[in-house]
Amino acid sequence: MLDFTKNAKRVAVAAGLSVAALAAPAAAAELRAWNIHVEDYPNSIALESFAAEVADKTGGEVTIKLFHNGVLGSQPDAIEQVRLGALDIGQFNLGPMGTSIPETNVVSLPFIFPGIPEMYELMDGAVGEAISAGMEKKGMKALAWYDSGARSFYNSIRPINSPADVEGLKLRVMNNDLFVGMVEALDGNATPMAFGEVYQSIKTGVVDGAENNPPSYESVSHFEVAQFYSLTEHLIIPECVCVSMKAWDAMTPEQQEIVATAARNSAAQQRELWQAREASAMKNVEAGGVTINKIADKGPFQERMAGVYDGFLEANPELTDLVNLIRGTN
Ligand code: GTR
Repeated sequence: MLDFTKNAKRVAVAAGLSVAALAAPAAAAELRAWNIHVEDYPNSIALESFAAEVADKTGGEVTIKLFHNGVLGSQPDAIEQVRLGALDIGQFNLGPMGTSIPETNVVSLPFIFPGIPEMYELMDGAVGEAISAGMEKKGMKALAWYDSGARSFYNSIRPINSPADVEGLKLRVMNNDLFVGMVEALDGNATPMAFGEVYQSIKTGVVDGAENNPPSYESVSHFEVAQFYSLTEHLIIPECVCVSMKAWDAMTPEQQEIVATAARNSAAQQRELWQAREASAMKNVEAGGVTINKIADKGPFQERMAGVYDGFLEANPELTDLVNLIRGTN
């Protein structure tokens, strides 16, 4: 599928041809990119800029074809596709990656980041590097980190103010046992499910609600069917622009540099757009009839998570340092 100079050279050498015979310019390569979001979402707009910069700076040698709205499949499936090189790029949340890339799980631990500024700092530094190294062992690489704010619970039954309010609620979670454990620690019933199925499932009462950041709660209309939004802010999970190692290794160093720089530039844009979209999403859902409540004391929610942490560290002792690095206890 990919036809970059480097690959062509390998093939030529293997076939006994001289590399000099390959003086012709590299054939244009089109990378296919998976995105779950609607076209006007901050991430989608930033991905468009990413694609435009790559096409421009490589003089059309590398182009990126974006597939928005999750049309290429569910996120867990797309993650596997990028790992295997069947898809080239994915704009992924790290939440559903934990099943195949253990290092990504550290950011799926509830309440692990004290706030968004700390998340940025750690992801742009040692924590981001450690996570990307874990990804590389499993077939993909993070080029840049996007913001995904903080996720909070919403449901159609009642506002949540304390863990007792979660008891018995059927809540959709992303595909990862950590999130099942998180909801069960609050005595709720967790249902892992693909993002695209959540609206209908809430509407028909298969689940009572879910959890997400304000832009996603708004963009796919979950707020219309689950009108209590309780700002538990229990998960701050960053997202990546990830490229399959197969596509990455097929690029020349110059192309790699252009692609990596363009991804980082798009992240700067995404983070700015994100702030504005969070604010407008909150206004829009409120205007759409949603009852929003802040949590006066998050302490009781955090205390319930002790078992989630214990279980995780027991199963993944090699990730203890990384967890402590984020919590500032190293
Ligand atoms: C969104 C995230 C998506 C997806 C979705 C979900 O906030 O940006 O990648 O993970 O949540 O809940 O599945």
